[in-house]
This record gives sequence, C-alpha cells and structure tokens, in this order.
Amino acid sequence: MRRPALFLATVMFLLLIGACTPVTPPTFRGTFYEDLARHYAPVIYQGAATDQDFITRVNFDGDWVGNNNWENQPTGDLSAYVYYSVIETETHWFIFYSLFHPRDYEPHPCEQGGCHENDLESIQLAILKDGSTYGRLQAMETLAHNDIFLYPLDGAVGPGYLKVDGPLQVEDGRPVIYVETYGHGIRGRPVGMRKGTVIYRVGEQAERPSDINDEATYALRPIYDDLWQRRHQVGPGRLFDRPFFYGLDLIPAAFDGDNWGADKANTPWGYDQARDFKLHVGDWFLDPAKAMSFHATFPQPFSHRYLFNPYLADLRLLSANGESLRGKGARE
Ligand SMILES: [Ca+2]
Ligand SMILES: [Ca+2]
Ligand SMILES: [Ca+2]
Ligand SMILES: [Ca+2]
Repeated sequence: MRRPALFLATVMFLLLIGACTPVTPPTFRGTFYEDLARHYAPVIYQGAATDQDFITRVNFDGDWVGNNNWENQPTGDLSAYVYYSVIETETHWFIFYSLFHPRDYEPHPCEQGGCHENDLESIQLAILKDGSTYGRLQAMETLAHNDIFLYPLDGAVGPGYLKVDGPLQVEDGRPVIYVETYGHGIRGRPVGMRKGTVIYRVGEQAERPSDINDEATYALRPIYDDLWQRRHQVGPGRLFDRPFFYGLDLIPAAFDGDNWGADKANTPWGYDQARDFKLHVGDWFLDPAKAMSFHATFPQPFSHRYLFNPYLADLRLLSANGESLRGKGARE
C-alpha cells in the first residue's frame, strides 16, 4: 500500500474505533471530590414565603427542558438538591455549589416586573490544601444577582476587586449561607430574609420541606455529570440558551426560559458578575484560581496550575502543565 493510502486506511480505522467505542465521561460520583464537597456542604438558611423558595434539581419536573419549569413549579417534585463541583490546583481545592429554583419571583404580581423562569445562584469556597484530609477553608464568595460577595475565614485573606462583606460564619466546619426570599440571592449574612426560614443541611436524602418554617436535608448532585454534559442542549425548548464563546467553544450562558423575559437564569459557567476587564464570562467557575485571586488577596502559596480541571480539559484549554490557555491566544 502506498503511503497516502496507508494513511487514509489508518484514519478510517481510527474513526471507526472512535464511532464504536462508547465515550464515558469521568464522573464525580464516588470520588474524593464528592467526599470533599460533602464535607464542606453549606448550611443553608433559605428565606421562604411560599414553596417557590424551595431548592430543587433542574429536572424536578421529570425532564431536561428549561422553558416549562415556571409552569411545572406547582406540580414538580420539590425535593432538595444542591449542585456541586470541585477543581484542584497544586495548592487549593475550589468547591462550587449552585442552588436551583424553578422560579425567581416577587412579593408583588409579576406583571409589575422582577420575575423570571429558572434561577441559579451560587457560592464558591477556597480550601487550602494544608496536608490534612480536607484541608482548611480560607474564604467563600457568594452570588446575589448582580454582585459577588467575599467572606474570608482565614485572617490572611483580604479584599481584592471585591470588598469584604463580613466574616465567614461556620457551623460544624461548614459555611453558613443565607438565601433571600423571592429572588434567592446568596449572602454570608442574613439579607432579604422575609416570612419563613427553611434550614437545609446536607444528608443522604433529598427531603421536601413540609412548610416555610421547617428543616430538611438536601442531596448533592455533580454539576459535571448533570449539567456540563448537557451543555450542547441549546435553543428554545431545550435545556440551555444564550451561547457564548469561551476559547473556541460555544457554551450556554443561561437556562432556556420564556416567562417574564427570555433566558434570565445563568448557568454556573455563565455568570457575568465581578469581572471588570480582567476576567471573562465563565472564569469564576472554569478558572477559579484566576477569578478568586482577582476578587480577593490570598497569602502564598497560591498556585494557578491545575491538577484537576475537567472543564478546561473538555474545552481543550488546559496546557500540559495545568495552566489555563484561555486568553493566551493558543486557540483564539
Ligand atoms: Ca423542565
Ligand atoms: Ca415557560
Ligand atoms: Ca435569582
Ligand atoms: Ca430561549
């Protein structure tokens, strides 16, 4: 066989192998990262006026369609879930938690404005790998609508782009967060808590609170398995919408939604807040070492070299030595 023919045959063979081999993406389930996320899973004080303030999973209505979630809120399963992810550098673990509500609403009628379908507000923790099993919690950032707020626990962590909103509250080593009623913005201190309060703690069971003053356990779900794997489901009637370029890849900035506005709720990798000109949309989730060290001042050691970042790896934006290639011109 002449060389071009041999080459062609080899390519055809590899394509055939690729087409026949089921691609199983890595999973967080059963890994140390899941243990770590469970170890630091927050205690959630959820302001609650109605069951529209109960946290749940994105497929609470039995499907992965975004624009029927407002409609299905009254009939869907409101068992409690929190989404999580872990990214690791040489010196830190960054744990991201996202809380989903089918509706973001107001005490007044939605005709007066302020409501939208789907709602995802998030927090991120920076854990110093100090040689102990679960490391040492250094700081938390929380998202509330248009802003990200900073809460150091380690006295050596100081303000950066963000001011310090207060000290990080902990309960049994877990961060305590407050989720406002109606709009579900998250803070490290009680803000916008109206009517009742549901206290959620991590557990094995996903429980549904019985009323707006109750305690319930939530189960964890991996962002990587549940949401990131569906990032190509984009467009009206699908899960996501508002694609944007991160590197050379289009990923969706929002959940598909159509009540009281189009596509109003962000994905974990779609937040636009606290960026200035230093960060790209997506960096807070996808490149947390860069984002958090811009938002806050961390003591050394603080590495920007990733040991585990499956998102940048999937986007082919991870260099051989673990650095983000986003904005480096390598694939742009
Ligand atoms: Ca749905
Ligand atoms: Ca809808
Ligand atoms: Ca909201
Ligand atoms: Ca849409």
